[in-house]
Amino acid sequence: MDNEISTQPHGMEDVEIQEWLESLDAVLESSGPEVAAEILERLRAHATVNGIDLPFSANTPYANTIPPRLQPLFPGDQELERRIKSLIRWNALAMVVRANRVEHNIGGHISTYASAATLYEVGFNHFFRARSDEFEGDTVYFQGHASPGMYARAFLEGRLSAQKLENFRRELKPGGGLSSYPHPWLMPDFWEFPTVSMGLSPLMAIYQARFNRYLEDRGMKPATDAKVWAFLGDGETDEPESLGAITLASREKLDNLIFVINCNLQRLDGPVRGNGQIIQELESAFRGARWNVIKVLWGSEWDPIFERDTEGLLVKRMGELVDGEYQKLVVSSGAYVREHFFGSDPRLLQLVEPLPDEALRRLRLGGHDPRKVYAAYKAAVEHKGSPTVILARTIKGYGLGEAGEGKNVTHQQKKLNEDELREFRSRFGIPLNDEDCVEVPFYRPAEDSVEIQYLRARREALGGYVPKRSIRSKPLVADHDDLFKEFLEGSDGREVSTTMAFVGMLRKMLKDAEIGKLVVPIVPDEARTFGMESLFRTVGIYSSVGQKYEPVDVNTLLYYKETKDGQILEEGITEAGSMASCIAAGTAYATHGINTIPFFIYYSMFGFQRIADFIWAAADMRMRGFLLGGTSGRTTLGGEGLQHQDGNSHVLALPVPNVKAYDPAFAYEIAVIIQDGIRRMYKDGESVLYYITVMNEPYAMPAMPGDVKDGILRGMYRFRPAPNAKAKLRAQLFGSGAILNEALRAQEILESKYGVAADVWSVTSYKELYFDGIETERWNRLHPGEKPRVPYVTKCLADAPGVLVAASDYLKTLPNMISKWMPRRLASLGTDGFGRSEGRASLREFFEVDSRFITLATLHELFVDGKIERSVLDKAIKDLGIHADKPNPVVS
Ligand SMILES: Cc1ncc(C[n+]2csc(CCOP(=O)(O)OP(=O)(O)O)c2C)c(N)n1
Ligand SMILES: [Mg+2]
Repeated sequence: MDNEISTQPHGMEDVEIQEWLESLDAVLESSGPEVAAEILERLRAHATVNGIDLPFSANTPYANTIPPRLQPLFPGDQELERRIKSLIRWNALAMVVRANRVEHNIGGHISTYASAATLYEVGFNHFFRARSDEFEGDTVYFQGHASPGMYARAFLEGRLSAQKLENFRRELKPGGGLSSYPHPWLMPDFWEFPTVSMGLSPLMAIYQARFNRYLEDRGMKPATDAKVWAFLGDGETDEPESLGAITLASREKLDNLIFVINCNLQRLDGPVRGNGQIIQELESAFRGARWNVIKVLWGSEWDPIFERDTEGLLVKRMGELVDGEYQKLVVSSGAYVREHFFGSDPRLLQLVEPLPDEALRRLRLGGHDPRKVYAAYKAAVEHKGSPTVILARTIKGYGLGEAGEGKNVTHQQKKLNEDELREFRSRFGIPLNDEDCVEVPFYRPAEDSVEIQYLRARREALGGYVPKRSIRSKPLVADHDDLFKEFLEGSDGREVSTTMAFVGMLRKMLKDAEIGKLVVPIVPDEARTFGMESLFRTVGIYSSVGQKYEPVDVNTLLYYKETKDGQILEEGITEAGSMASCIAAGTAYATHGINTIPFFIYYSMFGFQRIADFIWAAADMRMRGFLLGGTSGRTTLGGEGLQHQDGNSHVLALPVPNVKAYDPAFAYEIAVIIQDGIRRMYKDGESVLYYITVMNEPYAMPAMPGDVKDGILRGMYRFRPAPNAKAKLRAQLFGSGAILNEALRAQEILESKYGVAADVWSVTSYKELYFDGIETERWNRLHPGEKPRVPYVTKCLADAPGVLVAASDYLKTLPNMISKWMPRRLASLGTDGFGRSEGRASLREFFEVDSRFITLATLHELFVDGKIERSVLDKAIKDLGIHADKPNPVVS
């Protein structure tokens, strides 16, 4: 690493270096650190001017950032806090061990919390402020694998029963249990943020901190000093999302954000950087991104040794070791440490000469020393102007001894034998005798014990318990009929795309008395693509510093207006970041008690396909709001080709249980869906979110044909019945999105050329139909004695004669999955395969979803049913200009 400090470069005399160091000490003493820093800076500049090539390093030495003389007094009762922490350690371990005794392989983690206990306990006792009606509270992202520790604390706090702990990872047991990791979906009164898919929480925390500022700058909440804390693993930082947005945090000067990275130097399989130093690597990344970096590496026991080391030898030695060596050293005997660490230089050995081996073994790491951790947290909350990251060194599996402390297998350790349990019990002073201890009972001291009293008092002083999730927003009241009415009436023949129609609705919503302020439009650099640039001017783009420049297009009507109270979150090219903003806005009803309504509009191919795990987390978090997949449809987005044309997202939306996915064709359908969505989410408080695809193909928007609202929402309705219902040849055509127009054209061709009378249905949501179908089947299976229920699809088609043909701009699997509830065989057309750079007409021909192929499919079904002659079919293929041997789009 480049943090090494050489003590004897190029034959320089010790005494010379000593003189330099002493004069710096003198400056420090007489004039303070700022003057000392200024001198060093000037020296560096002077050196550069004189041709000295100083290598760049964003690193500081491998030492604590906060020296002992700047360390504040620890304000708590350290001994009592240690006892409380020990009890939490015990109960966290007991929870995992007991669960695995009852149910082999049920899993759980001991070693993550064991290494992070001090990091959390200092937070709980001194920093994390609860949410209340008066104060928004701090927001804490807990490391998912440390959840046993959070449950164990809540048990001591009297918030979780022993029975709940007993049922850790066995949530379906009578009386309920505790979910493995933080899942607001499963524990909606407890957890706020799902963090266990690693890498998501650091990015979400950054955008959360930014969204808090957005709310303040827009005057929607008072400015406070509330903090966003994110606890991460050092291994977790390898996920690209973890560090992917750290420059946003510094650019936005988010001093309301604190990362705590538990640097136990290990991940699941082994060391994070056996051959390097993860702490130094992270330090340079964060310092390079202009974060305030606080390293907490060494515990108080090291302070006097450092003090004796006037030559900087110890820091140099510390910088030399790679993490693999450290991992071994920290769990080795004092004699080993003396020989292998201090033994590299007789002067180092001299430093620790007075210390017995036992004292060397007991030299703690910084992350296990509450005084050091407290100092770092205090510095972090007081720091102004940039976010802070605390890099805290710990031992993975701390306290597990032979059962796994610091070992490569420790992450997976779930069982301890009797000796190991007794050892752990003794090490942490748990008042259980040898016999009882091996039963691993949960242990909670009496309510009036000093431990419980202290713990409660600390939480009371900090406003209540954390984590705790509650909904503090008031439901909306209006029905918004007026808002959406005009969109039910059609476009009077004017050709508009559904995207334009949606933007029209958005514009109107932004002006609405009740929801106008609550709407949060979010775009990842695609506003122009969607024709939203007029909003730049009307509601402004949020910028925490306003607009420091005159925009190049200031003379135009729709100039790029950045403003401090801007409403649009223009995130730049980051779907992940935009989704994180969307999550912050869509969960503000709980986090802040504010019903912000996000409308995140993006290139549909880069949504579910690219950031599905964030959407999954949003669903777990009970996010409310709207995702709008723009430029959607594999054949509707012309030109862009294979990577852009989306025929997948409606399939990828299927697995997320609470996502309502719609593929509307017309403006009135979108209006109905959005109006109903606002009602369900913000009036009725349902934990659902919406995915709506919108297209860029312009066509005349019809008026709503009668009261079809229910059908739109449930997934299908008959849009245009056949004019001649009495015809002998009958068909039912199902179209979605822009492909509905192809079905309508096919209806005309079938009628005029082949005498087939077809009804055309708009299928707005295959997912809704599918969920209804599987739920009906399930209900019938469970209630065989009752009158069977009928799936909605079956009901719709009960008196719909003829052959059945579906066409959409998505995979054929969508219509196929509901075909079992249809009265007859279904022919499905769709866009399986890679897209192409082409125009719409060619694409629809290539994927066989245009009106001609819908016509052919209908005739073919009639032929199979024996309703028409082969010759009619053959002629039709010719007349329609279809090439039978064209390439198969699925595999070409
Ligand atoms: C995205 C993702 N990939 C893999 C995992 C599986 N996993 C769980 S914990 C873990 C190791 C964690 O190491 P680290 O981040 O250093 O945390 P520690 O337990 O050491 O504090 C892994 C690989 C996961 N939870 N999420
Ligand atoms: Mg780790």
